[in-house]
Amino acid sequence: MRTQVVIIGSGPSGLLLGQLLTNAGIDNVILERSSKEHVLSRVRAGVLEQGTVGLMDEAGVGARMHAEGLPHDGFSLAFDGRDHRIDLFELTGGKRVMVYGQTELTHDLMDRRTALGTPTAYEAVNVTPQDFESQSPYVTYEKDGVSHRIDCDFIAGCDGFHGASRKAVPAAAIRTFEKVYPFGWLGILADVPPVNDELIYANHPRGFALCSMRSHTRSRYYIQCSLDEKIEDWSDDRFWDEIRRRLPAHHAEAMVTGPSFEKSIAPLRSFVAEPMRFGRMFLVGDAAHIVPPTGAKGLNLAASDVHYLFAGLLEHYQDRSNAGIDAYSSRALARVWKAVRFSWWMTTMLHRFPETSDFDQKIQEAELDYLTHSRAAETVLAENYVGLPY
Ligand code: FAS
Ligand code: PHB
Repeated sequence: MRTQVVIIGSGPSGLLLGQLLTNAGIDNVILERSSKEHVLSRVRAGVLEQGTVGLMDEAGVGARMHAEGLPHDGFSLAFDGRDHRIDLFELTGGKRVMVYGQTELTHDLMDRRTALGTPTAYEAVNVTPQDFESQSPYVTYEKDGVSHRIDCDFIAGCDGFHGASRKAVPAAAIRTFEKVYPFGWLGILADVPPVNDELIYANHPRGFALCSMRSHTRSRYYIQCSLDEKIEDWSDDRFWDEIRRRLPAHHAEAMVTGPSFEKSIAPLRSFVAEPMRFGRMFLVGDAAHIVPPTGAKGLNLAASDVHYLFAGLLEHYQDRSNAGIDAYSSRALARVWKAVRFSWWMTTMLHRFPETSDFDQKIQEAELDYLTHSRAAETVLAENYVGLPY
């Protein structure tokens, strides 16, 4: 079989790139190791930057996002028993974010791909990018016990942090940068109304907490937890008690609790692989970088990578120019590192570090105090949160 672009991974970056390529008449195949159901069962991001919203519109799959998503003009920081609202809309001259779950975004993209019948192999095993440093790359995989080979012009490694594409790069050709945080996030989903109409990021001596949502009737909550916590030790009651202890009293008292239907613990790390291009293979999204979810950047960085790569591939096929694909890695990494910095800064400012010194704790308190008394500091936070320009 032959196609123009093989995409490895059917997460948000693979599906979004695939849809943009299909709309532009560029043939592509997605190879995904999990089942559709498993991909759709994942609960991850909840906040879309305007750039991501624009890409969903450009892909022609934004209708349900606009109908069901929640545009948000701000969020609150909570500490010392009080709230401080960050007015994103006012501070950024009219920008906002969209609250719309990654699961829904993935669903919308998957439904469109299925409707168009664009080739996708789910439960493809041993997907392996081959000869990507040559002019004739190809990908091999097995499905239902049958071996397959797809010859192509380019390979997009959209297969996440644990995928095959980055691992296929020789160690001497890639540099990685990593910071692992000494805590994780315990998250739940529950069909109860959110405690607030906007997100609340809380810094408390017992640890960080985040009050988010998926709709007016479905809440998404997180608390910072130690890495040796076990999910089975966290009953719903224990979770509700803990998150309410980390919020200002007026929110704790107003919180509607109920049975969770999803509960998981995610580790936090910052990770970047450089470069993001190896001959005719490109790393996209979590395959190339990971950020702690504090700044709501993971999914949105995957989207900006897709924007840069799609523009480069379009230029290659339509204008016979390789300028865009040659610039992909440096353009993507310039935005990635600024989002990595912001996510690290938000995480450092809002979490309680187990080994922190008295000095570091005072610096954290000064950071929050400065942020809530300086328009300039608020503006820096706001312009990064809504998303820096592509
Ligand atoms: P993904 O990991 O989403 O998709 C990769 C796809 O490739 C998967 O479907 C996988 O099955 C497939 N794959 C892997 N190896 C393969 C192989 N060898 N062959 C074929 N297919 C393969 N971001 C936020 O902004 N906010 C959050 O709150 C947030 N929470 C998160 C919680 C968790 C537990 C995790 C892991 C991530 C979270 N993220 C969050 C980040 C997340 O949203 C990612 O940024 C986003 O999923 C990136 O999308 P992709 O790059 O498509 O990678
Ligand atoms: C979410 O709703 O899952 C969410 C929102 C904002 C974040 C992280 C996660 O920073």
